[in-house]
Amino acid sequence: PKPRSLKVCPSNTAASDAEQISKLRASQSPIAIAVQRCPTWSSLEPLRFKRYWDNDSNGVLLNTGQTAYFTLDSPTRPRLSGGPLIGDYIFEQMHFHWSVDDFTGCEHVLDGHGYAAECHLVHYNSKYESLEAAVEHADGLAVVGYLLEAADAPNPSFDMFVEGLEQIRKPEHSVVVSAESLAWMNREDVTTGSYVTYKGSLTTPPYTECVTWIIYEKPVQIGMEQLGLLRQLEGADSVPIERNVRPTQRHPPGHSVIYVK
Ligand code: 1SD
Ligand code: ZN
Repeated sequence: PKPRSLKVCPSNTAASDAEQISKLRASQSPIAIAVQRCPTWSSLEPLRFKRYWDNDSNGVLLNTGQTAYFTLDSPTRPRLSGGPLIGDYIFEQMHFHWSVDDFTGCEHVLDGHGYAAECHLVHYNSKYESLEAAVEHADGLAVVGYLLEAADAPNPSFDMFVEGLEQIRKPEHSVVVSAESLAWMNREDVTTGSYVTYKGSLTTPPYTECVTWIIYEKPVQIGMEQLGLLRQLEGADSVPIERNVRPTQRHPPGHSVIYVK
């Protein structure tokens, strides 16, 4: 179908667009997305987020036995707003999904391209008291996804983060890392580029349909050796976590994904 232009509401165009997205039918996540066939919206206001890595506090990186899980140890949490979101969303945690090969480690699949890993930045709606409370609501969470593509050369901006991974090979192990270890996200070419957005669910139990997903189209490169450090993380059975990816789910009838560029 041809790109669709939006009905313009002169008083508050951006809120009107985001409101339309908030009313879209939710699906189970992740999904495979034919990006080129999605309706294209270019009138949404830009996504706004603080440079999370400029936070002068530290973070904690934990091997949960299922993933590498990063939380920022800071009273002032970064916030995300704009784009398809109504109101602002508070950063809660970042985690990763991966597999043993370079093409089935991502959860979302864009135009048939699989990648080595996917990183999720989980935020909850500031109108709720906590992430646990927010999960009970359709507008509870906003999760930003970065696709990670295996590359021959290491990506220096991941160095600080992967040094942390070396310390948490065993489940329940954690290490204090600087917020600067998030600097790999500092990619204007990715974050000012296009993304897809849709209403979906958690990709882990209880699979609640409470997430506005925002997936950047352009992947970030990560070196093979750096990926190896993610893949060496051990689960509860003390063997490396081979795969923590939910398979793509069927789109329900009437489900929409919006391509924002
Ligand atoms: O897998 C995570 C899960 O660990 C938890 O963080 C949850 C949020 O409460 O989100 C899912 S996911 O949908 O971001 N993969
Ligand atoms: Zn996730």
